[in-house]
This record gives sequence, C-alpha cells and structure tokens, in this order.
Amino acid sequence: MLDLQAIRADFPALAQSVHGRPLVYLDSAATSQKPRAVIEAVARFYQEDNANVHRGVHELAERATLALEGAREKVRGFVNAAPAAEIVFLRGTTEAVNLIAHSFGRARVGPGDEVLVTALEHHSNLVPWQLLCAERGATLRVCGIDERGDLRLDELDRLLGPRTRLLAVSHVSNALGTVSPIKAIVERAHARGVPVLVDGAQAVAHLAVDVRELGCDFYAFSGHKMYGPMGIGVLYGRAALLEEMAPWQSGGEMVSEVSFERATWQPPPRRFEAGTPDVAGAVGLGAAIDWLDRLDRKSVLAHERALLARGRAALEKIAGLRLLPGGRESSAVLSFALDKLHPHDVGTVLDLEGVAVRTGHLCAQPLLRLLGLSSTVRASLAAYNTEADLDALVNALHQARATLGG
Ligand code: 7TS
Repeated sequence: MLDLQAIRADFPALAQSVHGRPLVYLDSAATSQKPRAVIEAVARFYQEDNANVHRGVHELAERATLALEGAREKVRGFVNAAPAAEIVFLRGTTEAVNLIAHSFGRARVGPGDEVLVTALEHHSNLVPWQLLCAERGATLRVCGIDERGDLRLDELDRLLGPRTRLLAVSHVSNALGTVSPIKAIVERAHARGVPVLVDGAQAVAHLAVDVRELGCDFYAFSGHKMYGPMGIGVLYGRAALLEEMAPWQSGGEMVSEVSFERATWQPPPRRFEAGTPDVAGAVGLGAAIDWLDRLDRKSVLAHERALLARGRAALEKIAGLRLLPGGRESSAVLSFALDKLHPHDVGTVLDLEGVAVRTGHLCAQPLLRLLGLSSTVRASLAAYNTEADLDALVNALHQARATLGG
C-alpha cells in the first residue's frame, strides 16, 4: 500500500492554496510537481559542487563531472539501457526528436522516402517530421486510430512500406492517455527493417520502461514530467545507431581534435552534447529517479489506474460531458468537453475552485480535429493525487455548469 500522505508531504508546492482554496493539482501531464529531494539536490549542486564539467582539473570540476556521469548511470538503469553511452542528455523530448530528425533523419530520408507517425502524436513528434519531409522531398504518413482511441495496427502494417525510413510513435498519448503496444509495434516495424523512435514523454513517470525489452531504436523523454527539473531530458539511442550519426549542434565538448580547417567528433553521447550541459538538471533528474525507486512502482501504477477508473466513472455521470476515449490500456489522463461550454471558460472556473487542469488543443491539434473538437479540458494524474482530488474536480465541474449555464 502507498502512504499517500507521506508522498504528498514530499511535495512542498502541493501544500498551498490558490484563490483561497487548497490546490488540487491535476496538470501533471504538462509538468509534474517536484519532490523536496529533487529541489534540494539541485540547490546542493549549486551550493557545493558547481563547476563546469569534463574540462577542469580542480576538485569542484571533478565533483561536477562525477555528478553528471553519475546521473547518466542512474538514467541508464532507469530505462535499462546497456552502456551509459546510449544515454544522451538534452533539454527534453522536443530537443531529442529534433536531434533525430536533423541527424538520423537527414542521413536516412531522401526524395520519395516516407516517415511514418501516428494520429496520437504531440506536435513535437509531428512537426519536426513535417519539416524533414518537406526538406527532403519525402512523404509523411499517418497511422489512424479507432473509436476506442487505439492505434489501428492493421493500418500500421499497411503503411510500413519499402520506402518507410522511420516510425515515430508515442508510448502514451498526452491528449487521450492511450498506451500503445510499443513492443508489438517495434516487432512489426523491425520485420520490415524500419527503425523506431518512441516518444516516452508521458510514459516514464507511470510505466516501468525497459528499452531493451521494448526493442526500440530511440526513446525520448523529459525530466520535468517525471518529478525532475525542467530543462533536462534524455534521448536513449542504440549504440550502433548513435555511433553512425553525425552531430546536430556543434561547438565545445563534442569535439575531439580541432584545426582551423576541420574537426573530429567525440564518440556518443558527448558528440550530441555540445556546450555546457545542464548539470544541475541532470543531478535533479537523478534525484527524481532515486525518489521514484524508493516507491513501490507497481503500487504507484495500481493507485493511478484506480484513480483513473474512478475518475472516468465519475465524469461519465455528469450530464452533457463528453469523455474522450483513452484506449484499451490507458494512463493518467482524463480528457473531456462539456456541452455548450468552452474549455477555457471551464478551466477558468475550475481554477477559481483551486483545481488546476489544462485546457486547449493540448499540442495535438490534428488529433482533436479528428475527434471533432478544437479544444478540450484535460485532468492528468500523478502519484500524489487522491480520490479527494477527483471529488474536487467533479464538484468544480458542477460549479462550472452552474456559473456558465449552457
Ligand atoms: N511528447 C509528448 C507525448 C508530450 O506530452 C510532450 C509535452 C512533449 C512530447 C514535449 O515535451 P517537452 O518536455 O519537450 O516540452 N506535453 C505537454 C502537455 O501535454 N501539456 O504540456 C506539455
């Protein structure tokens, strides 16, 4: 059993009131709150160990380098990569996808080729592929979803063709919560020689991710959605692929030998980490992993699943509320629209009740359009949410209906 009170006590930001009401934070899919251990690890780095990495001979530089590489090792274990060199520190999922598009994509995608994405993608795993395809004279293909919000795997099979150079697919949809069967998808893609990039931004805080078990070639995620700091993220890449990839950004740290005419590159991961890295962010991410590891992750998942089921059941009872589908297996997201009410207005009333949710297109405009909507209200869950949070959401929705009419 989870000690929810102890978990909540780890998060200073949760113990506040907004608009005179206790904060009910239901926007963790946008960014999770941070446990004290993460906040303190970042502060401790700046207070005690702050120095630039990989270049100094002094004590602090040594400590900072060890801190960065120690965090890399923690991330390696967290996703069960083989060597730590497969872990590249970047700003977040967005930067990781852009790195793959610019480096791997430019080398592999040419005129007449195809890149395959899905209808569930966040803009950050869609727009970089639109740009790449436009630049290379390639075609972007999109695998659709069924009425339950699941990917159409038969369609995926049809779209994986001889010209497909990459499949880019999210593990968990940020708008619907659909968990896609990544292992089966990777098997289908690999059977046709197609490498797979997984956008794990919405998965890592909830599901145990094992990149070797999934078999994917790349896996991207952001620290700030898994209780870590903003500004730090991770790209896992299979060593053989990272080694063949050219740098995307260049400058200090990523070079080996430089003359006025040319330069040679460091091996991965440093080849992809030009400039001073976010060492404090990496340390904070390591602390977030330690924090998660101290919990029983199976219990956390069971708790989040129970809340999700309870939330779905409660929302379904509200007259005039359309709950969006969340797939056969669903994670931590409740997206809905209220008849005749604009999601922004609903969100504003909820905020006055202390309930923080996300409203809008959720950076998944094409998906919402497919569902006949331009925006939605999204409540999203994390380990620290409670049944009382869901009750507060439901009460605030009744308040919204009473205030806004419709
Ligand atoms: N991919 C998915 C599936 C996401 O949910 C997000 C952010 C990103 C990529 C981008 O991550 P970033 O850390 O690089 O910004 N999603 C959301 C969201 O749903 N609400 O705010 C941000």
